[in-house]
Amino acid sequence: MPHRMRQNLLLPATPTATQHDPRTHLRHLPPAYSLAQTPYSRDKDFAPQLRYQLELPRKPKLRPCKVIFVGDCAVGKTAIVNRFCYDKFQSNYKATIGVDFELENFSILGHNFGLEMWDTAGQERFKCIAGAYYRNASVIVATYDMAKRESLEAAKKWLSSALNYNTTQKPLIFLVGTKADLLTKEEFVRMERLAGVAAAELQAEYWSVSARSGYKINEFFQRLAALAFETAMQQQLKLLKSTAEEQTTQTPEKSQKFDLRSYFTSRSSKQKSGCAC
Ligand SMILES: Nc1nc2c(ncn2[C@@H]2O[C@H](COP(=O)(O)OP(=O)(O)O)[C@@H](O)[C@H]2O)c(=O)[nH]1
Ligand SMILES: [Mg+2]
Repeated sequence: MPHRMRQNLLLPATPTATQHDPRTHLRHLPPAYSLAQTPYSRDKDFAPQLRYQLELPRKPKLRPCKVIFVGDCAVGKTAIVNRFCYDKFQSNYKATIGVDFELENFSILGHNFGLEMWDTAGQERFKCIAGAYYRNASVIVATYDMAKRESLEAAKKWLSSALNYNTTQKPLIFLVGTKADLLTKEEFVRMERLAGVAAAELQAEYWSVSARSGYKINEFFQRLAALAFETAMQQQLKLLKSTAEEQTTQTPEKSQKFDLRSYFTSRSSKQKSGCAC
């Protein structure tokens, strides 16, 4: 995998070469972590209607999709982004300074699709930054540390404040438990049960991951990208359809107004009939 520098918000994004990378090259809709813990598609693939529309010559272009990570400090937000984007893990804690973001380019059903992943040190607590951080997020990832039960409660609060600021109508919501490697099997099962209840309350899709071992990291980001792509593409296609419908309903009116031939024929026939009005 090519080495890339972590990107600061103020620097221009450098797109990554993703065409043949199996991590970011998707032809099917990846499954949810658990079919019981998702409010989103449980289908094994993208909707046939979407596939059909994408075969048509008029293909909509999508803007990069904004994904924000929220949750207590040190729950592992930066670690999961770094594991996916660079396949690396640092065990010594370095707080994120300012707002970092990564741009990861996917190829989904032959379309380029960018994910902008926004990650902060928690400055989004302050109102001035919160607005910019949360605004227009299409995906919110509420993150908690599976080894710290109280961070699950905190994740719910983080999510609710993100939703208060968010201006996107209905963002996709994920609840992600990190550091799965730190738990025994029994603790893991117990924590997943608790988190499953929370996910249902939040209407979020649930995932347990580990940045240290890499457990379910690729699967999570692939699922996230695919659902975000499907949602954005469906919105764009709806928009294209309604614009096309508007144009067809307007066309007869316009042609009546500007059709000079019909204008002159109607005038001359009126003159022939001797009507002066
Ligand atoms: N054992 C383990 N430690 C992790 C994992 N993810 C993160 N950490 C550690 O938790 C600390 C905080 O992680 P970081 O990603 O910086 O947290 P953030 O403040 O939420 O961005 C660091 O010391 C990481 O090494 C994980 O999956 N397993
Ligand atoms: Mg961080």
